[in-house]
Amino acid sequence: MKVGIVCYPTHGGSGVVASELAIGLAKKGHEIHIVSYAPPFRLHSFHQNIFFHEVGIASYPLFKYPPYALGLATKLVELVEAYDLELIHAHYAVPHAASAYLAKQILNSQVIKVITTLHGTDITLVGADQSFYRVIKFTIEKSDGVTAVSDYLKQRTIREFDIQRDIKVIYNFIDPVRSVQSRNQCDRESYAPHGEKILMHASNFRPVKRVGDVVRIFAQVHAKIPAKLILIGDGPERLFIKQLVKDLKLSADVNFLGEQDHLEPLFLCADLFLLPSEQESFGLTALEAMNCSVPVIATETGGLPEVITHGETGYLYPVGEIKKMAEKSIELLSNPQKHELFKHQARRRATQSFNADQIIPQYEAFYEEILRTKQKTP
Ligand code: GMT
Repeated sequence: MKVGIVCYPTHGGSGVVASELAIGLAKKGHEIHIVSYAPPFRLHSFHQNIFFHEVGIASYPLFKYPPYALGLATKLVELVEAYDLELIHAHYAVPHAASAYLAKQILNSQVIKVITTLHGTDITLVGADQSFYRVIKFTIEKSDGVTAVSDYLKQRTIREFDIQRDIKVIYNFIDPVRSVQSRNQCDRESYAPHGEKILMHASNFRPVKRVGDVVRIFAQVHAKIPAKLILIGDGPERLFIKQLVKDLKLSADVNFLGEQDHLEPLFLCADLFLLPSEQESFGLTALEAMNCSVPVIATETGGLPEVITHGETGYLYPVGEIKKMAEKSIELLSNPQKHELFKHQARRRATQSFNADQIIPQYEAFYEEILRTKQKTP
């Protein structure tokens, strides 16, 4: 198949999933054209079947806001014509699904199908914003196929946007081999020179991630057992979090690593991963940690219970239950036998239920199904 994949290039789950899917599909012989405003950071292994196309927007004094959605639609039209693309797969509804719809209309609908994958904040945060609501609802209804990364996200989309059409759940995935290959890249001593336990968190430091809760959980763990906290990522809350770490007198034991392209070598150093988000449609970083045999302590919100099994691969508690999350962290880190069991179970769940070898064929089959169906009326 000849497929155009539209995604964000920045550090964030939707761009990671789109890039890993592109790599997986290219390896299976499909011709993949990635379309974005910069090369996605996770497009780590270039392949002869992957082509990158940059959407450049000219800046004119009249434009207070550069019209990216229109530039993207124009680029998609050009690419469909130049490369005979059969399908556009838009990752993250805003504005990608709308641009794909517009491209399809310009091309007179007949030559191209559009699949939209909903990732989470496009529905839960951005989608809830009235200024985008009608366009998101319209593009979900008009896409030839729609997928969501968890059942939670599917149900929430149907409920909040009053959607009548089918939405297929295709879970996010990991490469079980890559974490094994990175195994001896973990330099544990450089982070925990005296054998301290290592707790880890990775996110875009937005309020929805509640990174403050990560620090407060760590403070309680740190009071009981020698431990270090490694924070990966960057975003609007970073300065607030740095101040909180200082106020709690934890600066010597908290490491801010900033944005990192490759998480496996770091996750392989971790004893526990913390994800106490307010909302999380799936929690790809939690799955990536589990793939590296790291149990996860998280909130029982959104799609996280579909990924993490309470009492088996980690623990889930209501949003803001810092005390419980700290207690369970201490319990797990102080019981080597239980910790070992959870590590094993976390890795097993990641590799058995979210293996790229199982999930990528689901996308392939969905592409084929959509290509076989008759065009929708515009
Ligand atoms: O987590 C973010 O804010 C980034 C966002 C994205 O689109 O990159 O992540 C969402 O998509 C990921 C990939 O499908 C999911 O694993 C995340 O759970 C989801 N984030 C939220 O729902 C908050």
